Amino acid sequence: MRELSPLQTERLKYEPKLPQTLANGINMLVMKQGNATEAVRDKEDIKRIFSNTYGKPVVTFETSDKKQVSEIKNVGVILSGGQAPGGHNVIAGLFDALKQANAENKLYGFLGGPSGIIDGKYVEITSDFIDKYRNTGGFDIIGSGRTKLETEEQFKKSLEVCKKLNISAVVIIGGDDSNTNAALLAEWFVKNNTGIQVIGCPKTIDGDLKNEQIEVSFGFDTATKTYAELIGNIQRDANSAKKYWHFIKIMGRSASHVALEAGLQTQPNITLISEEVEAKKMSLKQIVDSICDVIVRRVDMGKNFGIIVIPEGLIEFIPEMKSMIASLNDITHDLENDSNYTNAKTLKEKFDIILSKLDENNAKVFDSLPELIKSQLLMDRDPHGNVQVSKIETEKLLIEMIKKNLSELKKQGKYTGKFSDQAHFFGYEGRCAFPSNFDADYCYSLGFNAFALINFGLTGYLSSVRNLVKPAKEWIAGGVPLTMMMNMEKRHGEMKPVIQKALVKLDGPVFKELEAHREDWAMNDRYLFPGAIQYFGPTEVCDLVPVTLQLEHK
Ligand code: FBP
Repeated sequence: MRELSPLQTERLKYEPKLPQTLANGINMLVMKQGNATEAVRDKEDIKRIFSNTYGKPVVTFETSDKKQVSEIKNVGVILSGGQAPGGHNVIAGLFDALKQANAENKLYGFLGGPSGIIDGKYVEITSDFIDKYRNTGGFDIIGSGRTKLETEEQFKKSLEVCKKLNISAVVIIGGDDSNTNAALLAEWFVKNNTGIQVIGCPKTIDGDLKNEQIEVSFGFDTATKTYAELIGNIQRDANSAKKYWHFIKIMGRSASHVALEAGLQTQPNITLISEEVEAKKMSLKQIVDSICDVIVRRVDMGKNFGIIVIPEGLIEFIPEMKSMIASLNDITHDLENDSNYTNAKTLKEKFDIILSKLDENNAKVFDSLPELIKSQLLMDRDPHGNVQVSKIETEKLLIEMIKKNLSELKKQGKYTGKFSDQAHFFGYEGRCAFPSNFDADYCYSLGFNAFALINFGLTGYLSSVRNLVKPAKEWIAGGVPLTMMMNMEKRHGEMKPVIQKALVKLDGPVFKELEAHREDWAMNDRYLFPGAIQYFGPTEVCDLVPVTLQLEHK
């Protein structure tokens, strides 16, 4: 029996690249500060809630001509939310920086996500321990979770655990919701004069945690390359067999960055973009009609096959659905303690209770959906109040409606083809892949840089590494205050401070690229076959950055 696959063995030897400033040494840095910052929206509310950590400047690191002495600092690290390739390298970078700063420093990993710091479940990360995880995918080193850190009691328990381990800083590796936790914890630690710092690291395959300072969240590159490989393979299959329409739903939660990136890497016949659907106020019927139009026109060209890429969150962006889902979120929250609802024996009973609470329009929309989709819409929200869109089979909803529509068109003599479908959902396949060279380098740099922020005494900051389309040596390391990215949004029926999600910009170069080629790709098969991620070989194939990044930072 072998303990490691050949690729595992080779990847352990890979040495991630760092920005030159950080490579010069963790004790050779000087910090430059910008101007005071403001929240993206709802400034007064955010300022009131984060009165101790609001408005700090963006910072960047440069090389110093003097070596600094670093005090002993123990650090705790948490992996939070969905898996994203490269998480292990963030911890490896943090570990290496912390030990380089002072060999006495210790790193503790909290187990199972944010609940680990509350319950005092941890492991000390040593060099032997971390070495087994370098450049590997997954979050299995310490596990992850989606516990929301927000109550006084949770904060007090976290403080006790940190005191016990003599921890002076906590690093939270997570997406928008997890870094909202980081901001709240940082604020509480300052307000209570604990002296404990909190630093976030931008993780999520969804790519929706980005702004002027954060060019991309880690994991997006590897996940989209993995989905693009799979889409490419399916395109070849479709083009060989010429008998199926493949409906491929792609993970990415609300924003369509992942579908858009995978679409640009593979050029399928149709790539739906949720943000466009919302902006054009397209109804479900209009979406179905537009897909049927392509199916019918392709039949006229003798093509009874094709590929459609669907963003995971599409359903939430269709205006009639959006309004219905928003009401459902409030209603299901209120019904959590209603025994008539929680004890309902059949789905029909549950649907009837829901229908009696929805207004007329929303009730009509809910009632028009197939039973499967209705029940999926009623599933538990995640701890942050989000609908679990990965569990809603939008691809199947579209297929059902398209079948009905095509049979109508057939009756009217407007469609002569034979429609055969295949439904796919790609999500979990990409979240734990071996990080691409880009993600391996970027994550290691983010972790290393997180310790630099700690060393300079900062709190409530997100680790930021920019200039990513350039070689790693030229990357710019620094930090962005978390309050700068926040606004107020409704969660579980209440207005809460959260990091604003970045959606696809319809006037941006990435969407424009898709728009420019859409008609051509729909009719003439311009499929690209990206193949598997390459870890060894020429830089042209091994060190590619996402198309999104290339277009946004030309
Ligand atoms: P994060 O926002 O925590 O990074 O999670 C991303 C994600 O993969 C989404 O794309 C997806 O909708 C969701 O997690 C699935 O959650 P779960 O892993 O709990 O099924």
